[in-house]
Amino acid sequence: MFRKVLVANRGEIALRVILACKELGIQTVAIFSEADRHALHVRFADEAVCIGPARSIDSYLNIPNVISTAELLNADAIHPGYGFLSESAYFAEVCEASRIKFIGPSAEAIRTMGDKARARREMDRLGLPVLPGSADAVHTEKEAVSTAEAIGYPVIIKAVAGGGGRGMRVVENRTGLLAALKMAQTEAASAFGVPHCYIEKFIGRARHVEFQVMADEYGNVIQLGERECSIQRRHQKLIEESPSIIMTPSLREEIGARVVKAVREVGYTNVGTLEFLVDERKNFYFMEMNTRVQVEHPVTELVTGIDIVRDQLLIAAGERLPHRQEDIQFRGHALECRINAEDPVTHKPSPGKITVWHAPGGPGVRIDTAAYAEYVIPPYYDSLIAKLIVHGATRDEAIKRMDRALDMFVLEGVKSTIPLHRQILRHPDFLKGDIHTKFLEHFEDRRARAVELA
Ligand code: MV4
Repeated sequence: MFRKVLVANRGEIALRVILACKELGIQTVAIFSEADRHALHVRFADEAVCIGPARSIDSYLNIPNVISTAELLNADAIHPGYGFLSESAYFAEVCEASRIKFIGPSAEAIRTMGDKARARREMDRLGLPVLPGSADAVHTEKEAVSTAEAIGYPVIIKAVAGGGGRGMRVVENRTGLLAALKMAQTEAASAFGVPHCYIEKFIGRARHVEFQVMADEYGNVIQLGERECSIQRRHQKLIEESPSIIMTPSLREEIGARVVKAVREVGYTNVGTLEFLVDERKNFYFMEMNTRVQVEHPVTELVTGIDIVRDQLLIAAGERLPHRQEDIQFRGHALECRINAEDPVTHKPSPGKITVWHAPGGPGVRIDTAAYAEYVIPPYYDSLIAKLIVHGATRDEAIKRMDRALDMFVLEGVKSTIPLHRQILRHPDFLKGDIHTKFLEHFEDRRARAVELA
């Protein structure tokens, strides 16, 4: 096992990694920016080093500073968390070259999955269903038109280097195709440095369901079931749950088995998530693979009883998978609400000082956070203040538990998404489980009209 791990992140995920290390008896090194001197990951790590100014490009994303800190303090591994350097194949390569274990998949696996057109091709070849689309990036108008006519409108244009929904364009007919392709390419070039885009059949009223996988370095792969993440706003997830209301044990086994086979055949290691789009007839289509631990991993931890971050450390240290597929049981229902420091109506970030803080507790309630009373949320990073995660025997019980926990969450000084969560949890369609990726858009449109009428 590792002796010392450098945690290359901040906020709740840095704390989550530190506590997993503490339980395994591993020493930790925190890195922090000048804006994070008073952050909890700095306090709870065994050692902490300031690696640069507030802007993440100068600190959390500064590869030479991160690597030299690890070398100076003799860390034998780096946990990247999510965001920042977690999906940089180049960073994983620099770690390898510096003989520091990157806690995640190989640089090669990150690179393959980072090319969304290539990931789609690979998964198609390995037997996962994908939507009809272009085999690779489309470059000319002629190519775009012939692809779109072959698959039929509407189509969606996506960046090869994208992911998470940025730089996508839906096209209804041939008239708008060329302009949309050009715009998508320009956006992709400025956002990701690579203009290439591919085309896929567009599915209107879809769900976003993702499978969690775990793989050791000896070819053992398991799946930990699915998470339903359809409640999103501008591609930021707000509420996640497991299981998905559309799932049945046999469908989970069927898709899970195909996922496990594909992941084994690409030689993937550590933990990962395969995102699927699910249409109204419950057809699953592979969209992309995330090669990191995800924000919403706790809902899977609560229904399976598995500590995903601990297992990431074990796998990276060369241990065998500590679970067999046949021992994995899915118990009850888990929900996660992301509490962001933002205006619940305008969604503008609301950084500043938390003046009053009380986090709820009680049976079946978990909070992953790095916030505390009098903590000042800096304006430089994402606006996640806390993840409120609950577990119940049934979906109804989990929803009631979440509602009372939100009710008992006292957070003053900054605006938050708590009121928005309470409204969503009471919505009849949410209660029925009738959710899709347009849910929040429709919900906010209705609210805007209600305000106009009032
Ligand atoms: C799609 C789609 C419909 N059809 N692809 C958004 C996130 C990125 N991973 C892919 N996304 C979508 N891809 C096809 N072929 C609709 C979306 C989408 C979406 C997906 C999941 C959750 C919320 C969403 C909101 C808008 C669009």
